[in-house]
Amino acid sequence: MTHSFDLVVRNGTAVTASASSRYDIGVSGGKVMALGEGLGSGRVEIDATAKLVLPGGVDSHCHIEQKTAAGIMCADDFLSGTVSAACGGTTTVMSFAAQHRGMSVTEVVADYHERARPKAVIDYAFHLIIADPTPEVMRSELPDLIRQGHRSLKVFMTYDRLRLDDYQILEVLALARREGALTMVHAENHDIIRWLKERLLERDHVAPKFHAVSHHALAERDAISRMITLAELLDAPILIVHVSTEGGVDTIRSARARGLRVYGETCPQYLFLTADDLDREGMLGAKYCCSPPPRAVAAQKAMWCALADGTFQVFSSDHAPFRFDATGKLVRGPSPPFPEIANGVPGLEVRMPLLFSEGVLGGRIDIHRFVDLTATRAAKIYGLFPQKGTIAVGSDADLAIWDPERLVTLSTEALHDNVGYTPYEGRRVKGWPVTVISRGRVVVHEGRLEAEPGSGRFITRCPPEWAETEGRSHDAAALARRFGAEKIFSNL
Ligand code: DUC
Ligand code: ZN
Ligand code: ZN
Repeated sequence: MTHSFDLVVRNGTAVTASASSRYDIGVSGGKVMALGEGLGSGRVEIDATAKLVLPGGVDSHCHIEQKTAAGIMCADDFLSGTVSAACGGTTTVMSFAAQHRGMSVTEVVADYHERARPKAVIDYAFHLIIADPTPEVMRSELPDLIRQGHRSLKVFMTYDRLRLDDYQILEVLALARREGALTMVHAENHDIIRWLKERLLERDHVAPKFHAVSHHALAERDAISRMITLAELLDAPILIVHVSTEGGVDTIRSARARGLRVYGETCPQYLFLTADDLDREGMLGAKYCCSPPPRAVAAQKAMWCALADGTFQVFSSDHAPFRFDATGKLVRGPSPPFPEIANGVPGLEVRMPLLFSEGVLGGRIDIHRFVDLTATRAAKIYGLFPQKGTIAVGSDADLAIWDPERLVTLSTEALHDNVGYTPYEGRRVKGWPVTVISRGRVVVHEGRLEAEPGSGRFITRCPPEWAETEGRSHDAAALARRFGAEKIFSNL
């Protein structure tokens, strides 16, 4: 018998960032070919009655098979990382090809492709961390890499071995604007953190909870403000990652109100954890050490508001997987002082279920904003749309079929990463993606892997949506223009 489609998903309620409706989805060759009621037969048929069919998630900030500047390898490689992501409803991950000082970015990227290719079960793209913007990197490597489809750079304003100074950041912003890449920023004031850290250590305040004291909320507000100033000078778009503070939110909100192309992201740890989690018995607080750290309940509320009112466009995991043992969190010994604890918390698999349960079912955001925050907007901002991030004829058939009634208790045993703990152990969520499809292939069904390692593909990205638009009128250039020096701005 010949079939009209390779796959038909029937009778589900399909939801996008702007609409929801009951229709069948016909898929062939990995693409959505038809949307409508009563579609012809599929070689494979999936009944989605009483289920929601959402675009597969785009997790645009996760660390997979990446080495820290201190040489510690993440606990998840491209197999465990992408399986875990898929089990939580994500079908595209964007992870980091991380340059460390003295390295060629081109070589880092080539090595990272080699790592991902044989293992990934869902599609992936890379951001480029720039820790050493040498003339060679800036003049020759980055323009080529950006044109090859790596259209986002990440810079750090803190960490001894990663941070760039303001001059270097301006150089990166100018290059990114010229070549059509987005600059992502880890924004914390390095010297505020360093000063507080030294004072804490002098007084022998070494426990994990002091990590939260040293990464003060004002360090974030100040760095976000400075970063926006640098971006405004060059009219370059930026995305502030992992925002955690009220001051950070306010600063981004007012920059956006002035028409600047400033995007914001937050992550589960800033909605569901607090600094008190770092004050658990013994070294257990190390499991919750990430930068920036979880804050207070008032900050959680500010994050929810910013997700609901559009100040943030992206909700990502910042999955930074380190085991609670000598390979990860405790690599410097069983009781290291807080600055020696590997930084980061896992969250790839729970990102979407947590936001669905507490955000959508909890009445804080509607289902369309949920789709926008977890898939569509990241796809647009990072140049993956409309291939990724929506359900539309011609788009990749990346679909997550959710049972909105499913009750799940989060536990380490039930998750698929390689971290060995979850900060959300015992938390109950409602709603879970039971079947996840990438380019028309069922990748996971009921937590079981059905795809081959290596079946995920690298996605070459196009110049993103913001490249078509201008920021606000470029006042920063006004005086230079009057004095005939405007080329310093126009020919970045
Ligand atoms: N920054 C990140 O973006 N992720 C993990 C740790 C960090 O500092
Ligand atoms: Zn960061
Ligand atoms: Zn990160």
